[in-house]
Amino acid sequence: MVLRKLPGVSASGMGLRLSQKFVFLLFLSGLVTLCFGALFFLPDTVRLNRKPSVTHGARTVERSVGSRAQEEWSPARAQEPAARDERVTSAAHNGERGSAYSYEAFKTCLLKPALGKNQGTPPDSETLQRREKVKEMMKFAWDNYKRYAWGNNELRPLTRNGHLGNMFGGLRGASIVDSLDTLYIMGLMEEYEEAKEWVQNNLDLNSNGEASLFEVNIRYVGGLLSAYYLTGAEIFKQKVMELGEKLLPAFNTPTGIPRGVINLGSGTSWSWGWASAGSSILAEFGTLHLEFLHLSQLSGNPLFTEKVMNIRKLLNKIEKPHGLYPNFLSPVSGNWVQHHVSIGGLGDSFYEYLIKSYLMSDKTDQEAQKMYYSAMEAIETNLVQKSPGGLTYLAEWRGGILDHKMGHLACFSGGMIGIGADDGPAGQRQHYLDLAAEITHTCHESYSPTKLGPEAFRFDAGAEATATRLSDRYYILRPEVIESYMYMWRLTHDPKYREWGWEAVEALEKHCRVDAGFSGIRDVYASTVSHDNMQQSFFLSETLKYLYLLFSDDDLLPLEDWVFNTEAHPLPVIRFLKIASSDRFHDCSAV
Ligand code: DMJ
Repeated sequence: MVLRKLPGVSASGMGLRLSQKFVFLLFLSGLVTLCFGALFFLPDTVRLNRKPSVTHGARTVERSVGSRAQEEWSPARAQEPAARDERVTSAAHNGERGSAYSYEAFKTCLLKPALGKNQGTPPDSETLQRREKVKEMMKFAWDNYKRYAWGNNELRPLTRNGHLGNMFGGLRGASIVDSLDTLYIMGLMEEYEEAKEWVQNNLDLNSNGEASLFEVNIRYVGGLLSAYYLTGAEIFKQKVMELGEKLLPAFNTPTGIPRGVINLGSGTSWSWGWASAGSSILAEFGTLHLEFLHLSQLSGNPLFTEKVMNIRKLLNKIEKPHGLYPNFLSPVSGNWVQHHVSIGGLGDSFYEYLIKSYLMSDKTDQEAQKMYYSAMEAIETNLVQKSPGGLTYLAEWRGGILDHKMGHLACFSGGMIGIGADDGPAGQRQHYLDLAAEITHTCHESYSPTKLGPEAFRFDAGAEATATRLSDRYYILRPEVIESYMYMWRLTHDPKYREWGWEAVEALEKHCRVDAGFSGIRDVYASTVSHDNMQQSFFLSETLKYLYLLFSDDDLLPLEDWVFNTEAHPLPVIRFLKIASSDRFHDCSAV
């Protein structure tokens, strides 16, 4: 017997009488029954708090690189003062254990109603009419998508069929997921319900194709997150958590910097064939932060935050040429691969997510703040240029040599610099507002003569914000210029931004509206328009949403509470989050 072998206990020492043995056995069996029975009385939240195997696998790999990030970014909920509102406190603690997120508690942390006092209805009739026109455009775009391309990713409005493409790894319905919040804020409730029903019954996440991590994140993860936060419908949370887990294996690289492409079924990931030397793209791996913080927030699982904080940590530490961030980085060595810097394509939304991370953290993420303003300083020193005609623009930088070209994509930066004006170095507010206004003005200048702008425009050989190459003259319904009008309107209330927005509405109607939807055009300078037969999903998600907001009151999705991801999906400011070293804490119960 085992007892005989225990040191210091002899068999004789255990010599009990038969009746004593019986009582002892009875007591023991009672104890076992009690323990076993107790398992059935545990609350569901404890029993179900298991993480899927993918998460566990990824966590094991990540520990070595991500653990410090977790220390610094543990959700502040753990340190809440006892006196806080009970509902919020208990929700916070639940969240931290990974069980039910309290949507009701979240709403107490909003400073204002999400849809404003009156759905953002503007008081003057002209603005109201303009807003109604934008709503009609959304309905037209949606109805045609529904009629000819339902369940596909995008509508082909000339051939009246659907387009699946190869960006989303077999996921379908990109236009539906991208439209959920736009339909909701415009009050197109029947259409919103159709979209929600499709997500519930048809959004199949068990696809097995090759997806762009970036595109799936900004459109699907962003779209589902904002739909959840705006409506509280659980289905969006369920879907987004399921999808978020599927993206995690992309981070299993030697540095934790994800590669650009992931197979959503197997989790295998690789770099884009066109990206030099197997590198990852700054604007792709740098545009995950907002969504991943919210995935942690909703699930209580810090892993998502650890993944993006690890990216942040590497970028913060690495040496930067002239303080600039090149567009290509090796996910294996963690070194820059090429010295090409751009605030347009390949770089753009990385900078956007720095300032928005700071704003979304309720201005507590000082690391993001510091990185953003240092990057801005380097951009101003090296990239900001003035044309002979007096236009301010952002050139691209190739190993120290300037390319005097600005992409349409870079035109988002007017808005970005505007929303960052308040929190930079002392005395810089007006400077940043002026810079934001100048860049927005330049982008508006590029919108001529059709009042739609080319994909890229130049400032050399006599060119002043014009496309000099035929291949740069297309317009694919992109939002960036209108996005900057919207932010500049909110920041300055200068009526010219609404006028410029209206010019764009008229141009879209004239050149891009066809019988069965909206289409991009091949040459913004041609007198006879040639359509590209594609209604991009970001037209519904961004272009029309920003136009609608431009003609709405500021209390529709107030900027104090909401930060737009790079696909224009509004995500709420996280008021529970704080950096461990800071004492600051937002008391939602005081709202
Ligand atoms: C959108 O998908 C996003 O705005 C992204 O950041 C850049 N490109 C398109 C729109 O032009």
